[in-house]
Amino acid sequence: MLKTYRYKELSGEDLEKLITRNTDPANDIQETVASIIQQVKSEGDKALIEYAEKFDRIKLSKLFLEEDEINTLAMSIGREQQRALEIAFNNIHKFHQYQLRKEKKIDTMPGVTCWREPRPIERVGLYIPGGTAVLPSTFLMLGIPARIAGCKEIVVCSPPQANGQINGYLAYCAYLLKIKRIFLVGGAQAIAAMAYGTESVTKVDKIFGPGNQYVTKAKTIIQSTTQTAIDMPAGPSEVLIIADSTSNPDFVAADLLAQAEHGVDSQAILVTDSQQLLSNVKEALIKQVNELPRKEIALAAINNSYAVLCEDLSEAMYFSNQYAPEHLIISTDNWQELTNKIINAGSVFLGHLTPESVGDYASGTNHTLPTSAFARSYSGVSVDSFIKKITFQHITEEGLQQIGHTVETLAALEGLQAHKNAVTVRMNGTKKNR
Ligand code: HSO
Ligand code: ZN
Repeated sequence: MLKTYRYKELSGEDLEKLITRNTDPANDIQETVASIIQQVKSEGDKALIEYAEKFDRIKLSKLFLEEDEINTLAMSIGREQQRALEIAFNNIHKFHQYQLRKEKKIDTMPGVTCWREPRPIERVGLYIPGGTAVLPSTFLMLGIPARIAGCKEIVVCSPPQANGQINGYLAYCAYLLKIKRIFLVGGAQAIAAMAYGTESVTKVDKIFGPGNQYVTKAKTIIQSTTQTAIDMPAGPSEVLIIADSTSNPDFVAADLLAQAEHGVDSQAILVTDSQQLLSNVKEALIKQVNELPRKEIALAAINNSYAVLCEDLSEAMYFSNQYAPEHLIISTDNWQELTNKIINAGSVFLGHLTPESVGDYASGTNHTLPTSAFARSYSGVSVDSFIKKITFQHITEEGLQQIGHTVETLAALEGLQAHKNAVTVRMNGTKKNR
């Protein structure tokens, strides 16, 4: 249970191995996915209907659910569940709304004004996984920033259930998000449909959302073969917990297991300077895992995970920065001292009473985060992910006098006479043209 390494005994190579995640485990499915994409590209809706029959075992008479069907499903869920989704919706909305801030216009020189304005990505596609792992929370995490950004069209694809419907909780999210149509399309075919467009699915500019290895593969393929962008490279979910003698082993074990139950390939890493805490966590893990309905999955993930024993917490923080976890939990009394040492992490959970689960569902932060060490260079999904920022500038007569000669000089030194002229003709131009 939870292999343990001593940080000071690790060679550079050991360390490298420990922090390396397999970023492309699905190379063997490349051909299958490529052929699905090709099929959807050439056959459109017909291919989607055929794949639904083949993969989802359902003969669809219509590729999408409409508003009244969505609303009927939405109203079938319990009142308590509706309330919980509404509270999550409101908190996520509150937190994300603040991300849409106006930037100041800057005069870089008198009369030379530069600024940026956001514009929504016009058409976005959200992939919401279905099947056994239905995650309504993911629908909110993608739909809310898309709405706040003001995207004109939000295409939603989710695989159909055996009855040709979608899960009622997803329907309730659609109702809250005012999404009026959900395509009953899953897997790589959904990604292809949104990247190329079909008779009924609009081609989108950017695709968001997690999925199985087929979905992930399809996203990486379309990213390099079409002009449709993707949110971020996806890998198995992960948490790294920094804990010490002040930590509660039951809380730490619970957090490790919350991560582990996501999938057998999930990573749940414990980094601590306390041998005592480590053995208490192992004990707690054994107790808690047996109570879990997803025990097999959680156990397999824990067996693929590990603990690192450090000399002190700054060494623990150093390891964490190397690992660049999707989620970082600092479950210690002195978390405040550690936060400014964080360099790489997707989302951070501070103190003893802040489980990742709260951020996964309802505190307000986004749970679509960079995995597989991409936290070194990527941010999680936010309103920014759904907008472009366009730069603007305006130059007055005074501005032209201020900056003109500099540009003429720079254009000349690059040997670009036409560039220089574009300034010169204006500096010599008549008043009416100014
Ligand atoms: N921990 C997952 C998100 C999630 N957890 C959804 C539960 N539902 C990736 O951040
Ligand atoms: Zn989770």
